Amino acid sequence: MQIKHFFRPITFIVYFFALTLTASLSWAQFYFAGEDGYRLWLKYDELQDQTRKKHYQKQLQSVLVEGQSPTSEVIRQELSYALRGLLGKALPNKTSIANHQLIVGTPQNSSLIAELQLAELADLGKEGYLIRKQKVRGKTVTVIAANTDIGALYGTFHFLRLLQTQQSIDQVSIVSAPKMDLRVLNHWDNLDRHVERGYAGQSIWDWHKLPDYQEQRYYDYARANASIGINGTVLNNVNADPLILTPQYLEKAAALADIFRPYGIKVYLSVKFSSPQLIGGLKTSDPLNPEVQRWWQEKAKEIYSIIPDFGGFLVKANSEGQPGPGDFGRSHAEGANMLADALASHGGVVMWRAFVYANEKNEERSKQAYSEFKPLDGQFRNNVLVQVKNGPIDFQPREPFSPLFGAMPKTPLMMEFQITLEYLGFSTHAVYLGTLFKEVLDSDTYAKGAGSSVAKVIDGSLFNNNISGIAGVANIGTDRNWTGHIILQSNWYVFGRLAWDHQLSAREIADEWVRMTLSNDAEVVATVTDMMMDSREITVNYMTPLGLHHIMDEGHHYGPGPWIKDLGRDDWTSVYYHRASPSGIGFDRSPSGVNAVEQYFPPVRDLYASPETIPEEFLLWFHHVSWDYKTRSGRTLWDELVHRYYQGAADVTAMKNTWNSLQGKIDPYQFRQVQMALGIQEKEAYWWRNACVLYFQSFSKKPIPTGLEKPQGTLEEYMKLKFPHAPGQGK
Ligand code: GCW
Repeated sequence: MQIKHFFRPITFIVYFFALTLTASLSWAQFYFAGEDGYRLWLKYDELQDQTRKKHYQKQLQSVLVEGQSPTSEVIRQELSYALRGLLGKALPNKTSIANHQLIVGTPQNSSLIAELQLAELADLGKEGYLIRKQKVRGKTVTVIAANTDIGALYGTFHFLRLLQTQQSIDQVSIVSAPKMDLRVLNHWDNLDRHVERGYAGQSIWDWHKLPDYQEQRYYDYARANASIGINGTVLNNVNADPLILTPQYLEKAAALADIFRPYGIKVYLSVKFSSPQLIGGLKTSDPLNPEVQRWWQEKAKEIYSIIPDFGGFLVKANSEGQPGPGDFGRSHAEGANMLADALASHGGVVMWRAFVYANEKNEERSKQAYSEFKPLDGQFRNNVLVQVKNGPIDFQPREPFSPLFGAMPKTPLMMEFQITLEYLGFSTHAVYLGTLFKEVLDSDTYAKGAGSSVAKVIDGSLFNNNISGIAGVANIGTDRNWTGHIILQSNWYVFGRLAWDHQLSAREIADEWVRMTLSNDAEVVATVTDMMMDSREITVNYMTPLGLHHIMDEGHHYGPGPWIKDLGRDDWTSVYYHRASPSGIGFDRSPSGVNAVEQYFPPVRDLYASPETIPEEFLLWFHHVSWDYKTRSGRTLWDELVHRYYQGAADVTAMKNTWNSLQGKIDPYQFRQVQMALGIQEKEAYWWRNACVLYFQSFSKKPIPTGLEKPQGTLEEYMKLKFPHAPGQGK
């Protein structure tokens, strides 16, 4: 549509004049036509490979979607929309049963599927599905079968993915069921539409116009989530506004829940622990007070009366100024259990965050969540999940896994990943998080000996928990492309795919995403996938190599700020974390220091305890070493650090050039979006490099290793930069 617009005479004349007037600018700068990213990975453009297309067409001449439920209707619509797009052909409306080539349904809604007596369904639960070539009344057809309509919807999206990625469907035989129960997005969205740590526009929830005005975007959000198996959404920020629990807002949340229901997505809300006082007129919010308990029970009843499948509450308590049970001398378990009791009879859960650190505790920040929560293991109700950030500090470009994973066998621990790039360059860096997520999920906790991966802790299989879950802090906003630029859509995508199956590799998910979003062309797929796979390590190198962490600018967290000191609390500053001095750099969390390693199981504990045995990427996280310390490359620590900063920045330039080589091979608008982002990323990578190297040099007093250029700019210049209006700040 936009291409047509470009050729309208008036548009053309305007472009022509603009072009002659600014002859020095390249043509590309006026070429805005193309794919704007709104359709995400559900593009369904007509397949270019004619042989494949014909092959699919022959096998999909008629499709039968069984069932009358809203979900069956969604399946019907999605299939007909997708097949019309991919195959360039509308499906016939009606054909006789005998002629169907694809049948979608459940044993309950389809006598054809019931007749097949598919034994595998017994193991597929409420959300799993099978896709198989199968004889149905003597004819070979493709069957997508599940125990529920939602399972059939997931199966349908999987089937469409096969077509979108141009795989053979001749011998298709797939059974799939999610490894985790709750696969949830956390929106840090405020009711005024500001998104905390959001870099892609405003909140997509237009609270003011809800419940009556229902944006098309809500439906497309639901489709996108269902296509990757996400089955829950927490609508509002964990720094919660108590108004969310007032009737006015509950009605709005209910409207969204109604839209999402057919897509298998439950709505959850973040709640403020002091709500009984703030909106309930009570004098206390003490969880052991019967009036407070009654208030929450009534509130739960009220919610379920308008959202019958409401998922439950997410709570940030006694953390960064939020109220909590600690205000009344009660434990996190007592607080969580009170809410859990209110929700239990309705089938709701409490997701209680373990992101806590308090000044008064006088304990090193990385150790506090463990110290506070581990003793509570076994005290939580069985509808409570404790939600733990992937690392012990806060979503840094690289962190070791949180030692809580494996340490609370009697409590289901939910993973909290951050999909939005708060600490990895906001929305203009191209960082694929698949590799970060996998690194954490595959880490071995050794909680029950070798093979006790973080993934097995959170999917409940290691300790046989009754419920399991994973949450991702969303990177979604009102930007036309949802996430700031196209590549960052892949982070939403990979979160969902790994939540469904953490055994998939980051590379295969990237490959799949590229095919669905950018192109099936082999060169594009290989080039972009490689780029994505390297992107996170590159970012670690130019931001926080060798285990450095939390050295960004304060408040907004945009750009480098290793010099940040003297804030309200030490553990909000950078100098607290890097501890650079004339003698060396790094945080001694080994037994000779604050002994954070003691929170890990052996052999991790022992491996991390010594600079000689620790994986080098965590060196400065756990150790303070001298500038002359010999790293594994043979270089001194100083030289290695500088080399990594330089390598990281140079790799962004290389990444930009690689992307540029794809011009003409992918959609021009997609191309341009990422090209612009990479331009910004390149500038910022050099900014990080120069600022950090100059700053650390003021301690090491050592020269830039030979062969490397001098950093541009001066430390003073970098330190003066201020960004009062950087987006996404907490307020
Ligand atoms: O990462 C920090 C963020 C805060 C956030 C907090 C949390 C929602 O800077 O903006 O607050 O973590 O996870 O609670």
